[in-house]
Amino acid sequence: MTNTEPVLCYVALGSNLGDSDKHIMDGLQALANHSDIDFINTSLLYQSKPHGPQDQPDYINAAVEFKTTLTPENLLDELQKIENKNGRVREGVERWGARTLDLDLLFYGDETINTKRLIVPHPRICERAFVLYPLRDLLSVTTAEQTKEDQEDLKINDKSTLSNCIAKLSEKDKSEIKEYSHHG
Ligand code: A4P
Ligand code: MG
Repeated sequence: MTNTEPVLCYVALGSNLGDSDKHIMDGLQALANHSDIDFINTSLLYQSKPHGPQDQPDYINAAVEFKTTLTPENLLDELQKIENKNGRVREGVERWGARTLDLDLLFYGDETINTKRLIVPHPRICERAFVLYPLRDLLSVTTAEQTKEDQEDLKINDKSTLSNCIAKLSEKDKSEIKEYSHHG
């Protein structure tokens, strides 16, 4: 099922199992090639320490911006298909454990969604440098004509904007994330 008007969406990608670099690139390509997705832009790639259980490899993360006529539920189906194609295993895996490819829907236009399958905006954006930094990349490009204050003033939730979430990150969080250069 589709909407008639395309909706501006943001999706976060993460991987820390197998060839993470390749899983992220495959995920980006699958989104860019999707017939119901009008790809706008992709962030830089970032490498960071895991949030949650520490006995797992570092993550590579990125985010993308696109427009789609898919409904939120159908978009989630498509994201999960892409995860599955990249060897994602869900059963019997600990929460926040290692994964080949994770695609999280961060924003679906300005809609608030709270169903069994979907919570949007994604509830853990504000405390995660590995989501905030890629989002900042995307916003600095698309809002280039706005002032610096406007640029970072993306509403993350009822209480916070992108800039104040970034300002609240700990020194540890900020020191544990680095740009990652894709080789290959
Ligand atoms: N679901 C609800 N809302 C959403 C949404 N907005 N986007 C439901 C996507 N899915 C959503 O997801 C479980 C269920 O969440 C789905 O079936 C869907 O109906 P999942 O991908 O199977 O499980 P998950 O990703 O393990 O769970 P969760 O709680 O979403 O984990 P997170 O929050 O994604 O955290 N550290 C670093 N450095 N980088 C990372 O990328 N990622 C995680 C995973 C932990 N630590 C990390 C990173
Ligand atoms: Mg997830």
